[in-house]
Amino acid sequence: MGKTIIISNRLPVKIYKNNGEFELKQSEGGLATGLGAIYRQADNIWIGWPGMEVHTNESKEEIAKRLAEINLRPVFLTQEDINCYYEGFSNEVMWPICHYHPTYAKFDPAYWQSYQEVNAKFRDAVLQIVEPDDIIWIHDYQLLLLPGLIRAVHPDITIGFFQHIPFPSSEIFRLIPWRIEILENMLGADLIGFHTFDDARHFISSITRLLPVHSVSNVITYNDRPVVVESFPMGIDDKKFESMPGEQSVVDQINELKQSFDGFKMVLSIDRLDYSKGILQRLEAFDLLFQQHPEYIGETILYMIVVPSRDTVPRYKELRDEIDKVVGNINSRYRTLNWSPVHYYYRSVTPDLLSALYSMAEVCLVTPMRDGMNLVSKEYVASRTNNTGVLILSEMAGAAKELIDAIIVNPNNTHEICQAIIQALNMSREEQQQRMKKLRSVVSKFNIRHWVKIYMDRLNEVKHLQESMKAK
Ligand code: GDG
Repeated sequence: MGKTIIISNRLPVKIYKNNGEFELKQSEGGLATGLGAIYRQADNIWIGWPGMEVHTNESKEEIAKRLAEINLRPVFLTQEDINCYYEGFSNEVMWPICHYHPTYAKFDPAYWQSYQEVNAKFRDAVLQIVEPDDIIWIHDYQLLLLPGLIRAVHPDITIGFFQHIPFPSSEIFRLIPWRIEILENMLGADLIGFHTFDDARHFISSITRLLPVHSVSNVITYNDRPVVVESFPMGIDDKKFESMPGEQSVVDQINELKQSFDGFKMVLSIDRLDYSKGILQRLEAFDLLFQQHPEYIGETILYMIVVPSRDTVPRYKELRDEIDKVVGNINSRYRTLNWSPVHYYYRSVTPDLLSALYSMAEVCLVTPMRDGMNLVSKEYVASRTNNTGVLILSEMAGAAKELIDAIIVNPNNTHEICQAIIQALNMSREEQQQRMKKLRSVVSKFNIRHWVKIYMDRLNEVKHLQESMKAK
């Protein structure tokens, strides 16, 4: 067996300039942690965009050299690539379509052109280093064409593809003008993974309705090659989130938070700025809570972090302005001299503060309109080492399929969310513990290491299946 090549739009490091020198910072994301054990081994490699525009060849060489020391290989993107492939096709076509917001999609042929060109840039980066017995694992919706582009050059190579965001109903997917090209290229992979069974099912429906192929259960035969489609719900680094609340730096943060919020019940909300995350509906539910149940005024706070994201895309800018308005409105109507209902922060927070907030919050409110998985819900659960706390979770998050002991809500039903907040705030300690223990056992059993292992094992099995079919 050869080396493993992981490919994602972004590399698992952040690169920035400090006093004229390039510096690297390892990403804390779940994917980086989970795949860390793989890409750092031997001659394995991770290919991706280093996250900043680099102009001179000298700088490119310097960055490539630094990255090579930690098994990473850059694909450099121009400003136009970033505008049209990343912000354009990825985030203004695929993202809204996959999150059931087709009216937000902008089917601009220039975006499609750029998406094809950048996927070809990634292919070229792969072709420079790939050998026939390597294993390739491609990640997410920015690189849907890559499996097919690589397959065209290496017909027998092993390719896995995993999509981290939902796959929509075929009636939504078919709206994309370039749907055929996208599906055909995705079928370049041997194993296509999604977080949930429903995503996998929707993908198979799109394939069988739009392409002249047939499927038997979850196996699609394409160009005489069986392609397997399955769900692999992604987990988190449970041990990390479990141990952090015991670290002194986190304890210090908890004590600081306690000074400000002592005596109040904290409901926590944390997401990237995104219309798929249901932030406005969540605020509406809070408004309803204070409107209809004034006994919670002066008692409960919403600690809401919105992490800046894609704020050059117009739709995201509008959303940010709207959140500012709604938060201002709620705070101005209900605040008292020593209490504010919504503590809203538009910024990212350190991992220590995040862990402290997970430990402090009596309730974690996760109500996306659509979410492939949602890792925040799992991180909250893993952080609750004393088994208390209540998770309120949208049925539209992939995580809801596993975390069935949360209070599950429809994110469009603000009345139901409001009732769920009341239920959570009044839940007995005994019931909290019963639910949290079950949630914690799911999160620790199906953690990120388990996810990587079952995906890789399955990819291996699929390859064997293909070989045995060829031999017949
Ligand atoms: C996509 C899919 C799927 C957030 N803010 C801060 C911070 N975070 C970390 C969280 C969590 C991650 O970012 C967010 O993950 P999510 O799963 O909630 O959401 P997406 O970013 O939309 O991810 C999603 C995921 O891919 C994996 O497949 O679950 O459905 O949309 O880990 O902790 N971390 C720190 N500061 C912050 O301010 N340190």
